[in-house]
Amino acid sequence: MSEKIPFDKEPQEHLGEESGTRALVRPEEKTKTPSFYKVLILNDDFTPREYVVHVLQKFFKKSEQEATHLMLQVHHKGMGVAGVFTCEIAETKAYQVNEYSKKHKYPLKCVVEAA
Ligand code: TYC
Repeated sequence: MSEKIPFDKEPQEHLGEESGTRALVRPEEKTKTPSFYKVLILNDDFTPREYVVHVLQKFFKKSEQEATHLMLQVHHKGMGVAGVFTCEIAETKAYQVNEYSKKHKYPLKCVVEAA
């Protein structure tokens, strides 16, 4: 069976740089890695509100007012965006918050998601 390929999505010939190999790659199938990642902060029932505000100020450079507003949003909605960063910085921030919270014996968690 032959699959029809839309005119503007014709496979493009890609020459392997050194190997002399050729590969056919449709433009929309080329791997695109997202450039930005959200650090999400999750609600839980045990972490004190003041500690969450402190974390948002320390790791995400929020003002006390911004941090309090975001903490309350997370408390009511379940999660919120603490910041948007490149991949490596987002992973580092989430790791630092999670380690810091373990050290302080609070279950507060951050996770990273493509923006
Ligand atoms: N829900 C927590 C409480 O009532 C407060 C809280 C807010 C915890 C935001 C985590 O990301 C969080 N103490």
